[in-house]
Amino acid sequence: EVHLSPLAAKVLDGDEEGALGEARRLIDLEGPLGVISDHLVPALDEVGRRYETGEFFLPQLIEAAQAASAVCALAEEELLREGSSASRGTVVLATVEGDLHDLGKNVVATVLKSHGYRVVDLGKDVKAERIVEAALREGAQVVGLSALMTSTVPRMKEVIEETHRRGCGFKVIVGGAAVSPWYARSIGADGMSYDAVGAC
Ligand code: B1M
Repeated sequence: EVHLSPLAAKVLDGDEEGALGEARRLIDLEGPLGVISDHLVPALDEVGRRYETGEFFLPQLIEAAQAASAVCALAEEELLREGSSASRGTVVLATVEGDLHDLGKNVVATVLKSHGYRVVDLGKDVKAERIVEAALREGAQVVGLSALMTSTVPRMKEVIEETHRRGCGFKVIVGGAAVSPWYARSIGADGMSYDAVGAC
């Protein structure tokens, strides 16, 4: 049995109000990024583990994700309050087609904003063509892609192929639990990160 903080335990219980209460207390002590990396991510890892072993079913996965989303939104509010407003460029962000996991992408969006980037977040389940078109329209310097499932990681390659086909000048960075540096290199991505801060 892994050791879980009270906040992580409330996320696992799908107790949104309880999790928010804990998070408010912890944000003052550990900061918004600390709350995400030291409580939220371990809680979601444990959710994933329990789902894999059959201790959790889909409803519990969804409830835990909802509680985590609420805490994430609170941390974002806090982070942006602290953050800078200088513009270091535009990043278009998306979770690739077929993938509905957006918690990690949302964390990346928050951290990029707090580091002074303008972020155009296209959301989840976004087709390659739409991503490339948005990047061109917004004059983005960077496109950031997220994928959490082995079945959706190949969609990243499609986005990169589309940028080459159109001769686009922006860089493409990738991340998410299902992406390895090896894979990122093999599809011609310009960068890869395991976490949100690395994406900056
Ligand atoms: Co699902 N899910 N899920 N899920 N889910 C996983 C990913 C899984 C590993 C769970 C498991 O079985 N152990 C598994 C995938 C297996 C695989 O392919 N290898 C899985 C599955 C199977 C599924 C469904 C198929 C379940 C079903 O329906 N039977 C289904 C698929 C839906 C779909 O996408 N089509 C599904 C659904 C869901 C929910 C909707 C219930 C929910 C998502 C809610 C949401 O996102 N709004 C959910 C959740 C919560 C998870 C787990 C438990 C947690 C993911 C998460 O949010 N992590 C996950 C297990 C796990 O990862 N432990 C699991 C926290 C988040 C902060 O981390 O996203 O990794 P992460 O992002 C990090 C870094 O990766 C990085 O920075 C972030 C912050 O540190 N990063 C980037 C991410 N993107 C980046 C981009 C960058 C740079 C860094 O540059 C641009």
